Amino acid sequence: QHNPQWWGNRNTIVHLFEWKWDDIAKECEDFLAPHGYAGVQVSPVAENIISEGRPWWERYQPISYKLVTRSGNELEFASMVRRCNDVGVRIYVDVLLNHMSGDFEGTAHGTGGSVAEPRTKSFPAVPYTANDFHPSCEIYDWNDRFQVQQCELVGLKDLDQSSDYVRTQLIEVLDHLITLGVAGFRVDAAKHMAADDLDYIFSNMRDLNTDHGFPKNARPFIYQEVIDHGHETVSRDEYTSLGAVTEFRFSEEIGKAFRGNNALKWLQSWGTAWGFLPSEQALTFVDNHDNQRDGGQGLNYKSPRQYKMATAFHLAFPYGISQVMSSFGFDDRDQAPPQDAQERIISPEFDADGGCTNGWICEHRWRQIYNMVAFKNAVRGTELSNWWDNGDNQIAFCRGNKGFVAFNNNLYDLSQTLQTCLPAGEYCDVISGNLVNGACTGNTVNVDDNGYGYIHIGAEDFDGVLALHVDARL
Ligand code: AAO
Repeated sequence: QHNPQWWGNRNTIVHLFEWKWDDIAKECEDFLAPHGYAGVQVSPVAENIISEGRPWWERYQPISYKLVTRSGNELEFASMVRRCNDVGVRIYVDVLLNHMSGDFEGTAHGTGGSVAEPRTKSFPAVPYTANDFHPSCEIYDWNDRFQVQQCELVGLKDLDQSSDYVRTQLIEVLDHLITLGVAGFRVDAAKHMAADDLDYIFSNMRDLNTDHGFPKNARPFIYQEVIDHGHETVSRDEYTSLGAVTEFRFSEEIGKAFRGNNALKWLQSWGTAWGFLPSEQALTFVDNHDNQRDGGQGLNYKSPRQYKMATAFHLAFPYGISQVMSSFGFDDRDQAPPQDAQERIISPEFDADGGCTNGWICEHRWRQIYNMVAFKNAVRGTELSNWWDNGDNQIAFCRGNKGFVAFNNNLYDLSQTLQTCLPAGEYCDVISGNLVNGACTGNTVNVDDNGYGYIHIGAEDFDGVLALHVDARL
């Protein structure tokens, strides 16, 4: 269940965090398919507890498996999946198999009208009773397997996945989503469930729905959220046979490098030599919805220049199953997504350049990012070659004879004649511009008969990266 089931040559997933189903459907048609995105990770789909102030994280506290959230209802979900599949964009659902909601004073109300008594572990809308959960305890020691897998992650009622009844419920939820046409799942808090239990559940899910264009016998793609920095008892390696695993070390190291805390020249050996998982098992990202809120070494949209460079490297270097984050703006960790006075999520609006305006950041609509998604599609299947660096923070490399990319994270200019490995011609730098009707709105590079081109990235330039590929030749 390692195959992401992409369509055509596409190979980048975008996480449309907290988007509504109708808006995603439209985005698949208007933007994602035309720009070559392969799929969308959507926010949790199951009815969740309503929390004061509507923090984004209330969606990680299910109280039933009705498909009713602030993103929309089941009909809207089904229609989104259909419309996205119709234009070759896959849908991956963030699923909560580990737990139900956390403690709550009295009766909790859900986004679909259900009620529950989380304190007594009573979720009649499933139904679950206390017997379906592990006895309550707190995680104090992250190196104690029992605590990590059987106690309550931040107080969330911990389901017992070894029980037949619980397994049946969870498989039913996954099967229902597969029937509606999804291509796979991000498995939240996978580290907090025993790999054997997950194995049982994943092996017993149905095949993907052929009515949605998937081949016969195709298995759902699985990527498991396991945060493993190498110093805890439960390791990512326990989960890799079941599906891909989120590679948090990638996120940390790429942040460090493009923040200037590790010279870019070291990136030549990027990949397993850095302790990362094998490429085809690693779900990679510059930031995700959790660590973009953490501070630390990571990068997010708030450092746009470095963030765009890190993302360009992420998408240019042949490593990992790439996911791009698409955020809403936030000042504090718990902040709700853009919403109106009735607490309904507001749809994103776009300016003349296609950027989002009303509280949505939409990194996936930044030219420097969507053009690198196209770059990754154009160079798919090629190897990295002709690595060049200045011994410090200027680097460049080719992807076969399909693409070339260069980075300057020094405080002085990069001015070099470099081997681009491209056929002779004039190329549009897809970072500084777009190829529109045969003309480039940004800088161009002339590649001579021997593949050489003059590459210039000024220290003061708007972006510290330049990218050329065969689909953007004038
Ligand atoms: C909310 C409130 C809580 C309240 C709870 C229940 O905030 O105060 O107790 O409700 O009422 C999200 C939010 C939570 C929210 C929750 C439920 O983030 O704030 O709680 O929804 O509404 C661990 C898990 C990992 C998990 C992560 C948040 O292993 O699975 O915590 N992520 C997923 C989702 C996340 C979601 C949930 C799970 C729950 O992506 O959005 O929570 O559904 C170490 C450990 C990690 C651990 C982190 C954080 O990592 O290794 O396993 O993640 O700590 O506790 C360095 C270290 C590294 C460390 C990392 C932390 O890199 O090297 O070891 O920093 O970033």
